[in-house]
Amino acid sequence: MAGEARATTNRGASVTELHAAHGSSASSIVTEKPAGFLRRYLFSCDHKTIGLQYFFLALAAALVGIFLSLLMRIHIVWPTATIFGIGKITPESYLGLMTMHGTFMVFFVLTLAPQNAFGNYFLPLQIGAKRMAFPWLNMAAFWLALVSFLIMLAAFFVQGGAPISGWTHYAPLSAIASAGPGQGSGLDLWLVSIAVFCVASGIAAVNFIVTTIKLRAPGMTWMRLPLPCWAWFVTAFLILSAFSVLLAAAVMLFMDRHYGTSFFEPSGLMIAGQMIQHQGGSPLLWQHLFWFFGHPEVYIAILPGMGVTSHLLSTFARKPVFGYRAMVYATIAIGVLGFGIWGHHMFTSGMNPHAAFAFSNLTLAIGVPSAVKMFNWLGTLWGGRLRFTTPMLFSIGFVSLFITGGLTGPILAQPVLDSYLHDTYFVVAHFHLIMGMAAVFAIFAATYFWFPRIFNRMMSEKLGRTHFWLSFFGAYATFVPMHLLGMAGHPRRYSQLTEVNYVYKLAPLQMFISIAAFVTMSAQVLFLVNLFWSIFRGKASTQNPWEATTLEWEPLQEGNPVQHGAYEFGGDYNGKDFQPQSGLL
Ligand code: HEM
Ligand SMILES: [Cu+2]
Repeated sequence: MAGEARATTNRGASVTELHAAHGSSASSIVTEKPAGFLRRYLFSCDHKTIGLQYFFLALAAALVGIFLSLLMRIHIVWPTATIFGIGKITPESYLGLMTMHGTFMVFFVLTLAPQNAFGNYFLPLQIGAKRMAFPWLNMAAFWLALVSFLIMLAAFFVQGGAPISGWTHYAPLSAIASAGPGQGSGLDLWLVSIAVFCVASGIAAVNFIVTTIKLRAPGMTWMRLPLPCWAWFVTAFLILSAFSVLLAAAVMLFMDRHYGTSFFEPSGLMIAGQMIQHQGGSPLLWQHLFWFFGHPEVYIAILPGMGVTSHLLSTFARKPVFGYRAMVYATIAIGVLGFGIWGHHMFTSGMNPHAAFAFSNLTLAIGVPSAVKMFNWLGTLWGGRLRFTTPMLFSIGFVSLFITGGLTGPILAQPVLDSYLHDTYFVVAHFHLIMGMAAVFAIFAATYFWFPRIFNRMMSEKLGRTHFWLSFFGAYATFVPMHLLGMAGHPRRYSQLTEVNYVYKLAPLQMFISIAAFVTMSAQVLFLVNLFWSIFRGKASTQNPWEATTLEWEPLQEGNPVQHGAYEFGGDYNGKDFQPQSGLL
């Protein structure tokens, strides 16, 4: 069989240097053939190696993040416990754990894994390019991200420990080193790390944009692009715009802390018994700058997941994506509207009610393209011949979590309701379901799906399914009860639960949540075992084990342009139910 014969050849080998035909200046940079071990696995310019490097960096960050949340959940239910090797958790070290947990998860997991890890590996393969437009910059961006990660880790070990002002670091306290333990060198390192991260992300984003525009294979028109590629492309614009603003904000805060500027500091503030020297600045300016980045950031985390989910639902329902064009336009609309709604994080900041009204309505407006996506995912599943593989289960899990987490969005978007719910566990529940869990499910879906393309082996379906069901029920059991805590007025970012009477009454619910969280975390061990075991021992995979259509499975051959759209499933194509984009069956 031709398929089997091809399976034995080196997969990338038959791809033509198609981009050379485009005559772009980018394609004149030739990637050197990696020589020794160092060039090959460490300082490689190959987009696949770099994609994997990002994947393992994100995995390391996730393990750190999970460990920190484990400590938090232990402290919440056993506040006086002494933890082996760590000691007692004080209120301020709890805040440090919380700040660093949020930081690792948002920046190093949710920004790096969906976009830079899978995007680097599969964007060129899916568009029929041999490499990214700027291979050397691609490598530089990864190494900067790694440096940023190490600087962030170092914040635990300096005097005063990790910063305690939450991943949002609101001024004026964040500008004052004496405001609390961790607000000295710990916060300085946080700011330096994030500044480096912003530069790295910007470089990576430019690479994604140029690659998509310039290096698509002949015949790969915009409306034939696989949906993950559309998502990576739009997300790259979001990264470029949002992280530039965060970079500026971080530099300004650093200057307020060390060089006597007063961007964010008003006059007449007494902190720790001392009058501060600043005057004339605005603490609200920090909130505006931070959330101008922060809101698009949640879309940076979720858009690639949406793209992957759309792709997988179609592949495993054996049906074309329902409303492909609508999906593309919805992706763009979400990207654009995402920049107009940051004020919904600031309803309680004393903003003009007219501004609150505008932000509220714009926030509701973004529900429309999100609903289009929901509708189209369900439309794709409807009447399909569903194959419940592990990646499919995680994609369906994504849709489920996205709906559940999404439902509380319009509630929080009402300024009146948000005045009560702001800074309670209701918000923690909302963002963990929609941004945390949904995005993580998409990362799992992508890992199980593309694993055979990366390692030429299959992951265990049995372990994968067990991992799915435990994570699925675990995520709901952990985060749904947090809505109840929030409605009862339980504040977030609060460590001494035992000391306030009405909060203490909620202790049994907190216990339930902690147990659910421990079970969910344990389930991730199954994933790790499956991942590492399968890399070395997994069943050998065929070339196109999921019978997918896109070019990473069935590369183009010399002189043969892309022939088809990305989702031609369900017809009769030479006795098969799918038509590869390359036209080769
Ligand atoms: C097993 C999974 C997880 C558990 C048990 C967990 C637990 C927690 C806890 C207890 C807090 C502190 C809440 C507070 O006092 O305000 C928190 C905050 C946070 N978590 Fe998670 N988390 C998990 C996964 C994630 C993931 C995947 C993300 C990625 C988005 C994430 C992002 C955040 C953020 C951004 C904060 C806010 C930090 C801050 O307020 O500065 N978490 N989490
Ligand atoms: Cu937002």
